[in-house]
Amino acid sequence: MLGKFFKKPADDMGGRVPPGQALTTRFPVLTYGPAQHYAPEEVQLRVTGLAQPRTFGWDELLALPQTTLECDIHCVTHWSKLGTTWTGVRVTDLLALLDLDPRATHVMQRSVGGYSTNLSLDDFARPENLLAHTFGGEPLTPEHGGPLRTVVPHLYFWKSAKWVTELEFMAGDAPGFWEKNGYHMRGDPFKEQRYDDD
Ligand SMILES: Nc1nc2c(c(=O)[nH]1)N[C@H]1C(S)=C(S)[C@@H](COP(=O)(O)O)O[C@H]1N2
Ligand SMILES: [Mo]
Repeated sequence: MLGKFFKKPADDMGGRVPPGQALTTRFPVLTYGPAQHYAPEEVQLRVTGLAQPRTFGWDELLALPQTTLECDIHCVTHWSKLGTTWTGVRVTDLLALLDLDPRATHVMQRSVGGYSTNLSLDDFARPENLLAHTFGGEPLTPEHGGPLRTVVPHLYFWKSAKWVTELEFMAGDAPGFWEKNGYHMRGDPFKEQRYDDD
């Protein structure tokens, strides 16, 4: 059944396919629990923890520089999708507007519906990371995390929070939803960091 949609790459596409991954041309939906449905105008991105508190609404986010980037994405459930195109605000452009406490080393991304996932600031503050509202030129659908999600393509895709609503800056690391349930704290697909003992 799955063989119809997933094919093992003949090669690793010039190093783009991490070990243990198979390519798909579909865009599978991977959500724990139901998708969240709300209007773009209701988007609130709150900055909390070790930073000057701030809230960005939809209009403020759209008034920031908008960037379109192409990237490959890798889900820990063994599918990879090459050449996806996203538009949104670069994480680095947002971070430039924030007043972070120098003690902050990590960030917890929190989503509407209760999902969360942690990142080090090194992994968060990368030029290819987006707060994305558009996929392939179309508004991001609710199933895929619209109106707003993060896209952190160098790590397994569970590190990219759909329906993101809060960035909590922290002194030290802490596990998010899947990390509490045994997933790796970092999740580098090229090192196959799937579970916390990998
Ligand atoms: N809020 C939220 N974000 C989430 C998830 C989730 O369950 N809830 N699943 C994660 C996982 S495991 C993956 S692989 C990707 C899937 O994104 P997609 O459904 O757009 O393919 O979203 C990630 N972000
Ligand atoms: Mo995933």
